Amino acid sequence: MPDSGTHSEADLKSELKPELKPDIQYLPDFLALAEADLAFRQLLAETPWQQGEIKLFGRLIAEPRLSAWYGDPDAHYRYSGQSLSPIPWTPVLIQLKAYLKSVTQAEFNSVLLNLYRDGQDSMGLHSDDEPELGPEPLIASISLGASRRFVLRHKQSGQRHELNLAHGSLLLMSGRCQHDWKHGLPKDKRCTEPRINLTFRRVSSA
Ligand SMILES: [Mn+2]
Repeated sequence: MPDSGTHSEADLKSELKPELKPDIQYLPDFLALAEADLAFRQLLAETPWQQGEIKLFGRLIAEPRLSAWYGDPDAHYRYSGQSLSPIPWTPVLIQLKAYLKSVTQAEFNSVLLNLYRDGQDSMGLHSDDEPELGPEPLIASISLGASRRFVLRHKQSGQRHELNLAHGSLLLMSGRCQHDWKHGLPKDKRCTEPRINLTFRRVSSA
């Protein structure tokens, strides 16, 4: 235990307001460029994109992005009072899932695909804390297409952490990330190109 009388001003500052780091890992070059390009084109064309609805101040409004839920037959996803049945795995998604397993050793049973058509599409700050994800879920997020700014905000302190999610990258959220932080994808006026985000998850089949 150091004598507090010897602390410098900087030590004291960092003790009063420690810099908080979310439990995340970012791998910018997860996919080779050719693989990322191919997966982006295939998923953009073949996915049955749907516009979901979210409840905001008691009203149902169209979500500012398109989505599709894929997975094992029993991997149901509860979301805003709806229970979505998964679409069966496709070859490109099976390949990405297998590659993810080789890198993370983790087994996923479902993936939420989101299409942000351009910079006007977005996702507000939230946590992926649905009970079927378990207490400390590992969520593996692959980005394809336009790069977008991803924001995390610490729930207690309000501290922010930002990163750019690039084409072909992987972001892993784990541990206390969903407990302690919210995350979101703000609008970006300068972005005119689409982005696809794949978030692989393990949901319990209760
Ligand atoms: Mn999320």
